Amino acid sequence: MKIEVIELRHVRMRLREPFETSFGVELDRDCLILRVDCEGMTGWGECVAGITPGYSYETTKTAWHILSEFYIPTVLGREVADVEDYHRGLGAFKGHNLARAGLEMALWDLMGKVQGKSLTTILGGVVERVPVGVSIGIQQDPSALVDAVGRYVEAGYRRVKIKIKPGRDVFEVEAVRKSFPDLPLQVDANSAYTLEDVAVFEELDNQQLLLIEQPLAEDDLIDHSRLQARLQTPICLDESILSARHARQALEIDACRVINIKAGRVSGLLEGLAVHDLCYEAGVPVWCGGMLETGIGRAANLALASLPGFTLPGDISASDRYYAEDIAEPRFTLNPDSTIDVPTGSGLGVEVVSDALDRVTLHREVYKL
Ligand code: NPG
Repeated sequence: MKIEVIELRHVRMRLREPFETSFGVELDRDCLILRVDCEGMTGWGECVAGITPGYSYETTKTAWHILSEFYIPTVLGREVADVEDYHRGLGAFKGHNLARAGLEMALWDLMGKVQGKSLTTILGGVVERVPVGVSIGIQQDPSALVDAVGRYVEAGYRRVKIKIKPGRDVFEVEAVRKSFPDLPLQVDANSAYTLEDVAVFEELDNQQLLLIEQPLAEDDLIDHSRLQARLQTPICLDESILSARHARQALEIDACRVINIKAGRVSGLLEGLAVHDLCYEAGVPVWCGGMLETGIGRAANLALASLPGFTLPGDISASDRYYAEDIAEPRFTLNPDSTIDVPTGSGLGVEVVSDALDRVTLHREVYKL
């Protein structure tokens, strides 16, 4: 594939409701959208870096810098044989996985369109619809949280994840558990605790949670292993796992028993596949994380989640949970069995709506030879 043109956009989409995590509140979701043109075909990608370095050190601005100064020049005007070739071309650069994955996604979309195959087919997906859940941000108080959970359960979600942070944990989980005794429930701390908070996790351990996600610092596998030894509930790592190597090492020391795979965090779908394969062989369950993606990134998540090792429901909700207006069609809807259909069209299997994309674009740059 000879890459002729790359367009980069910074977009800002208003969320239907504010999303609060242990690292802050988001009213809008910012991300970068990439368009890659090659021989009359177009591939789309989404870089999930956000406006602040709250989830990761990367932001929309650092990703823009890294893409425009380093990654785009390595592919523009070049013959890129495949996705492996793309990553080899970036071999001299370190880190910035979210930026790397955004451009990779556009190349997968392009490749699928050139081959006339869907991303799920190329990746080796085995199902037509995937089980999904909803991730609910921190609410005003436990009773508001119970109401929010009730609304999503009513809407058909059969697995709920709630965000926790120090001081907003045990009461909230107990309140939800009391109202929904049998609901598959999990919590996500986004690295907000230390091993000194072990008492909090010992209390949560009695709440029949599916898993406790990323309780401790992202660079601290050792303490996760110490915490896991004190708990029955599986620890699931998210921010700590940036590669298949990290996944192998975390499993080796029992720092977690479940892994959340986000293609962005691990530098793209190729490495996401490697994490999946490793866990699948080891019998470790994985599930697909979400980054409040637009319809572009959500299509890629659905394809990834169609692989056989994704045995737990993903953070992939219907389009209307996130945005009043999306930038890609068709919109994703929830089936009555709490699943979403995996797109089957070639590449990502979605069409970008250019008017809608223009409306949310803050800044745009076109790179060509
Ligand atoms: O449904 O896409 C979704 C949201 C899932 O909770 C979710 N994502 O920490 O995993 C996370 C969190 C997140 C969202 C992190 C946006 C960073 C940005």
